[in-house]
Amino acid sequence: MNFTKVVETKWNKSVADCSNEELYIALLEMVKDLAKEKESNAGKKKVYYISAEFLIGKLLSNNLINLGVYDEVKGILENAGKNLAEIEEIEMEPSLGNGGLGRLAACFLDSMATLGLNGDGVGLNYHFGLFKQVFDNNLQKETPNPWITENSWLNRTEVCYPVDFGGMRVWSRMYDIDVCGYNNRTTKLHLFDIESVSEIMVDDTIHFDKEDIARNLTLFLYPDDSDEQGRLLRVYQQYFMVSNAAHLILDEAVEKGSNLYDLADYVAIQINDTHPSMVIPELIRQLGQRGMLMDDAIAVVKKVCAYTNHTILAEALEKWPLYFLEKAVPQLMPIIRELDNRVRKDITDESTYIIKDNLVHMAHMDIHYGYSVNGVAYLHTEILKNTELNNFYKLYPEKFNNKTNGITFRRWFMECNPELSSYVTSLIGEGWKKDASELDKLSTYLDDAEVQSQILAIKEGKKVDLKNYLAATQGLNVNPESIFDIQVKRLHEYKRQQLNVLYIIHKYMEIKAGNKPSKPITVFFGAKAAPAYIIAKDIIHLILCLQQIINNDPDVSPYLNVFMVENYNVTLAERLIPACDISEQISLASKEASGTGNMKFMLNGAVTLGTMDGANVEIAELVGKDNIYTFGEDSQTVIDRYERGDYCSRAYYEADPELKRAVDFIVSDTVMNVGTRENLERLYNELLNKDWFMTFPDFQEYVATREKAYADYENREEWARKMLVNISKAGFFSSDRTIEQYNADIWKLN
Ligand code: 26V
Repeated sequence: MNFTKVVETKWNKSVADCSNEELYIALLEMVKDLAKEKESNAGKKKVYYISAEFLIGKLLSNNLINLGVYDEVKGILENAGKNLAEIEEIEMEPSLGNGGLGRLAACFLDSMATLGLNGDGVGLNYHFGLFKQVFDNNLQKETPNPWITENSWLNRTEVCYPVDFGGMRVWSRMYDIDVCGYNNRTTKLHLFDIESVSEIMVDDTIHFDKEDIARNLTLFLYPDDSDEQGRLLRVYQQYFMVSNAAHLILDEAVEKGSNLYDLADYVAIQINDTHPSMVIPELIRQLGQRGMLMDDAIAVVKKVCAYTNHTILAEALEKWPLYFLEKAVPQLMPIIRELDNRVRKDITDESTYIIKDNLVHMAHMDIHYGYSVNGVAYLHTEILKNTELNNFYKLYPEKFNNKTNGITFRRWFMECNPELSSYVTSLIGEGWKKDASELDKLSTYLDDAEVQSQILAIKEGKKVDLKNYLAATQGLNVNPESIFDIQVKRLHEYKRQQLNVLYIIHKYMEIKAGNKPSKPITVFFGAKAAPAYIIAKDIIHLILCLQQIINNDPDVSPYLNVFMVENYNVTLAERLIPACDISEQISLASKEASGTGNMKFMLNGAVTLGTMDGANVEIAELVGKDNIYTFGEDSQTVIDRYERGDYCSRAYYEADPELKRAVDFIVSDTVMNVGTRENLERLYNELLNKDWFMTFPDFQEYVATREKAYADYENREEWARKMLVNISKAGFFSSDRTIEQYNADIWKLN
């Protein structure tokens, strides 16, 4: 397809005469047509990856790359005096996920398409993605984040199903997004919507009438669940998602010749965390409607459903009150009770029952009635087996398996860092694009002075790019000559942005006292806090206050700067990650299931500063101790400490004057002058009296390790070597590898 011709046919003028908007629309239409021409992955058996989130990010560049026309299109635009990067700005980012879980689902679709696996995604067509974050008076405010414009990636289909709720029926419609594999075929992301959805319910806030289900069902990703109506709406959303999925799955299987008793020959369903867990009783219900007996339907479902666990945080393991389900989905209740009764009949361990204390434990249903349970990194799976889900592991050891997460190198290397990825290609050839383990060939260049200096020069260039981007889009003034130390991820206490903050305060005070670092440091944060998560928002408030204080202090700002970028999303991640020197992965050991940002940073030549948690453990193993900075108590120490329940943060505070000085600063006049007393005092008290995620015991080692990293940074050759080791060992974290393992061990397609 010839882009110049496409433009001329569409707009009746040359590329040079078109506006960026016109070029964007022409590109979108061309890419959609190109994707339609590609062969779709096929086969007798198909995996349905059901997920409440698909954080796909912008698709234009990604699709141009995967379709193999990126360079050609970029060249045509450049010749006409146009800039692809500017055209990309027109695309609205579909922020259809909160963080790692949703981004993982998007990377998996890319890998399934690329590997030619017959797998589709199934989710919801939220009209507004995760809220748009704005800072106002050093506080986070949330505003709606629309992404569906007249010209979008969605293709309307004729697939519609009735979905019944207690006392109400809605009609669905399926929209598809073509997912382009790299130089290969396509697969589909099916997003279900309600026909009766009403965007006019949304004003310029994220508040809306949560009870008008027939109009609001697909309006927002995860409506605020701080109140009961919000939580109930989530149940409606989840059932709507899985009821449509079950219809689609059964229709497609029957179409291919399944008699439904042999469904497992045609279908595997991956349940992405517990949000789609109701697919189990819903499939049983629909199989019943199609004439199958309960015993047979249960047997079929047990061979079809597989569950992925993404967190051990108790508050994130969904348990729905019985009366919620009775109200929203009464037709499922007899089935869920039957599933629970069968467990009660066979199993004595009450802790594994599905219904307890009038709550339905979704993960328990998945584990009893699925054939596979997987964690998302080695350590995480070990903790599931030995601690969190040990009672289940004892019942079904054969169901448990690990699938260490991965990332797609198309988006997180080729697209976001063409400079580095094409330089790597010039050294070791193209093979890594299809077999990421070939990155290991870089090992021969670790001590090559020319390669080292090129790698450093590319990093400098990406830092300048980021500086320019943040100046243009957020009005920030970044020093590209400084060390870029970056922590970007959802704001959560277990991820411990507050520990990073304590270091910053400590460093600020050291600089004030005359201990200046030899190389300036810029610390970047990017994070959204759940709208109802008070302490997380207090941490954002403190970071923004520190940004104001430090960046405006002439004694300190030449040496230390702090920037919290506004509205961190996939698009910003693509700018920040390639520019990073030090990747902060400092969760409390045992709490971060895997992390995937850690992998993206490593691939782009950042060195990790982290705890032995999640996939950091595997990164450390791969790169060796000289090429990562680890610190902090290990997961077993932490688990034991929780078990004993004897952690007392105040004791650490009293015993460590430097820690005390940093914590006290939170409520000092300096901060109070730019901040809000209520937020700052609440955070101070939380740390001093609770510190549930144990930042204080790790503080001194964190400070020392971070100082060591900054000191090592001075030796540029040694640092370049560390960068090269990290890039060369990142191949393991390709989502192609992860997906091949899911297929080999769980889905068994082909
Ligand atoms: C959910 C919730 C919901 C309610 C309150 C607090 C809370 C805290 C955490 C979560 C996490 C939900 C699951 C999730 O996103 N897990 C992430 O999955 C990634 C992909 O496997 C993994 O890399 C991250 O470590 C893990 O946190």
